[in-house]
Amino acid sequence: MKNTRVFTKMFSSYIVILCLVLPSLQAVTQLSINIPPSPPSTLVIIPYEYYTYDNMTTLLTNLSQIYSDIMSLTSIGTTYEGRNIWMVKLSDNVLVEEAEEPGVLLMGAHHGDEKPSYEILIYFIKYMVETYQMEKTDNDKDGLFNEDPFDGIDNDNDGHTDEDPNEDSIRNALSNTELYIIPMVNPDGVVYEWRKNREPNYGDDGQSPSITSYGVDLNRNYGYMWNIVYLFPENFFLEYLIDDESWIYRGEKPFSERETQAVKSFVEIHDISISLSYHDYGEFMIFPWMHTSRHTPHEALYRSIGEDMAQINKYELKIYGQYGEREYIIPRYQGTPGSSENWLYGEQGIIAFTMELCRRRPERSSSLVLDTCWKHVGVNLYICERAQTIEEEKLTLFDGASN
Ligand SMILES: [Ca+2]
Ligand SMILES: [Ca+2]
Ligand SMILES: [Ca+2]
Ligand SMILES: [Ca+2]
Ligand SMILES: [Zn+2]
Repeated sequence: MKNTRVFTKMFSSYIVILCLVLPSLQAVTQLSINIPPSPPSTLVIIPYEYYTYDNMTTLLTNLSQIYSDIMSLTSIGTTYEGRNIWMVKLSDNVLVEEAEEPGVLLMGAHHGDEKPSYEILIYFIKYMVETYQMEKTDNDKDGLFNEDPFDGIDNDNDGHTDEDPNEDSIRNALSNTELYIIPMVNPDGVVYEWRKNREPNYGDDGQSPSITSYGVDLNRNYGYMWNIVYLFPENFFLEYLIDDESWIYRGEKPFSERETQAVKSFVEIHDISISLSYHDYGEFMIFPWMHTSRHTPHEALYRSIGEDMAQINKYELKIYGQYGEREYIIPRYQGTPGSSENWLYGEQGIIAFTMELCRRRPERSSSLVLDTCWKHVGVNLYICERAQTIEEEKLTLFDGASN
């Protein structure tokens, strides 16, 4: 029994959701939900208990057996310490690659100490499979059905936002997209509770006879514009990127790590249209380029999707070229060459965002973690909906002149 959940009046909508999913979970998985004997009468901050790698593995294994018609679980690779990097696929006809359905890729825990980044994806997977068969449901029991869908607006003015979403939106996502979810890209880092993976380093150049340190920052290890950092060493913190003891050590060469190789190999043989990579923290979103403040040819498309997501989660959409009309070669904000998004977009043409969850790390408040999970069910469903038109939009919302 891992997740202790506290319910207060503020979060009464979660009670309804919980009740709806409880029977199947209790019967079969016995894992994830622990209901306190009676709800506390005052707001008590009880620390949220995040999934462990092992508990996640058990949960996903069980869910993929129960819901085998819409969920599959495969390992896309193993880590230095021998853990599987799990990939969940959610879709109707889940064992078939349906070419006409756009691929959506959601990833968490490139950084092992960013717990909400995988938690929201585990929550999302559970919510999707458990809601898929559900009829039109009055989730908040106010006599109205689906009166407050996921849009970031309190449509019925009852003080709660998005508490009674439309069950059809789940079926729509599963019927019309191929949804690929890698909740923990870096399971060794999650288990060790730190940022990098656990591969031993033998000096900056790999030539040292003995181990000098452990781990690579996986979100600096993707091979796109790898060498630009040498042009502007100070702006990119080159000194730290190439120091094997640093938290942002990018590795000896592009895709030197098992985890980034696994993602790369997976992406190269699947048809992905759009991707979100979850991190924490800061409550903001960023998008390519990440090695320069120049806009991509898809700036308008990125902004349009980003603004829609911001409407749902109320996060800030950060725009690199936000200083008037000018675009700078050097990134003005958090330049991260080697990030997954830069490679996904630059090399694979996938519209890719980073989502920074929560206001602090670690976020411990149960109510805030659950609120974050819930809002990003809405964000993920929105991405599934948008994916259905995105290949067309990539062609029409394309500004060839800006690049
Ligand atoms: Ca209702
Ligand atoms: Ca509903
Ligand atoms: Ca409402
Ligand atoms: Ca709403
Ligand atoms: Zn991160």
